[in-house]
Amino acid sequence: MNFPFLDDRLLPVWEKVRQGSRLSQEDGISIYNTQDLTGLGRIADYARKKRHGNKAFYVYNQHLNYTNVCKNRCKFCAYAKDDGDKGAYVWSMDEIEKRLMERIEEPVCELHIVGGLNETLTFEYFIDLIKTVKRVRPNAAVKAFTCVEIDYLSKLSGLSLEETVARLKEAGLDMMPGGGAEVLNSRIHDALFPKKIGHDRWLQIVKVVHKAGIKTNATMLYGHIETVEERVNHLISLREIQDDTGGFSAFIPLAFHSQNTELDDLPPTTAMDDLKNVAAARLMLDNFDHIKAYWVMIGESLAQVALNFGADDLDGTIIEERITHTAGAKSAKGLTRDEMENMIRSAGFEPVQRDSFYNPVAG
Ligand code: V47
Ligand code: SF4
Repeated sequence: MNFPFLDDRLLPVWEKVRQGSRLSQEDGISIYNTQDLTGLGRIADYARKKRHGNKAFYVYNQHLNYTNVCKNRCKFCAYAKDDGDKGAYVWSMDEIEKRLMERIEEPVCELHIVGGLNETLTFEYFIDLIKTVKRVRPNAAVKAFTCVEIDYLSKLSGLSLEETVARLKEAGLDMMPGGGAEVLNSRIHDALFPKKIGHDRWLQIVKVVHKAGIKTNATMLYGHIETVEERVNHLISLREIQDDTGGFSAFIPLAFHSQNTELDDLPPTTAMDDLKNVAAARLMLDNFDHIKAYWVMIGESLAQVALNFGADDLDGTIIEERITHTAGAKSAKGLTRDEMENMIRSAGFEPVQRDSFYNPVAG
């Protein structure tokens, strides 16, 4: 198969992808700089179809954000509040149970649980949180906490990272979501999220977690002050860890939403850039099985198009998304299973309802 490209820079990318060889930093930069979006889409679709054919995955999941009080106050975050602010909250175990019970008739098989770094909570709160979820929903996977929270929990508990992860696993932690790395780069860290753990600590923690047998996802927050080189280097850092641990399950590019943040003068990401980020992920992360198009952030329609640009997964039903909606997302806060399946079918793909580990689940 040979494609005509409008941009010669895509030729070496295509040759390498066809031969199954690894793309370089320069190739990654060409991917982001090309104007030949359809040519790029065809290359990414080739790589996607080679792994997954016409299948597109989704999960019946529910998000739980146990607190919005956070001491980090990252400049890109609209969600965090200080303790005592109007709208600041922390959920008790009763409230968590109530939210789970509201959906107990639905076949939720994954609970995605993250929150702010709230100094009023103890380590026991987190153990109770996992145990409560497991008691109410024994058959669902607990996908909880980012590396940022793991660092915080290790400090709260006074335990080593290894022991902290072991205790959480013992309580029922099944896997971890991918947030918190933002862009693995010290310039961006110092400018946008100086109080949050940096590059080295994130990499250290993710390796400990993978070594403990817990799979995690990985993300990249794009569309703020990062350069193309910084994006490509972020992807290469993740690819190197994956070579080492094999512990990443999916990668999710996260489109920055600026409303109600300190960066509210920044424009929304463009469809062109959203699709390039999906394609770049599929092509640079040759050792990741799954690339998600997160419909909450790029919208339902563009997520359908993204299935043709390298994505094989649309995340899930979610039920009630808070983090991006406080920053101005216009997408739905949750979708039904029928809506997920229609989105996939009408884009020309075969929907596969999955569990957290990509095993098919009978509808
Ligand atoms: O860590 C914060 C990002 C992340 C904004 O692993 C923002 O399956 C856009 O990680 N605009 C949380 N993004 C979301 C996340 C995630 C989502 C879906 C699936 C998975 C998974 C993980 O959202 C944060 C941060 O990187 N974020 N503020 C904002 N204003
Ligand atoms: Fe806190 Fe996470 Fe928001 Fe940063 S992005 S302020 S760590 S809740």
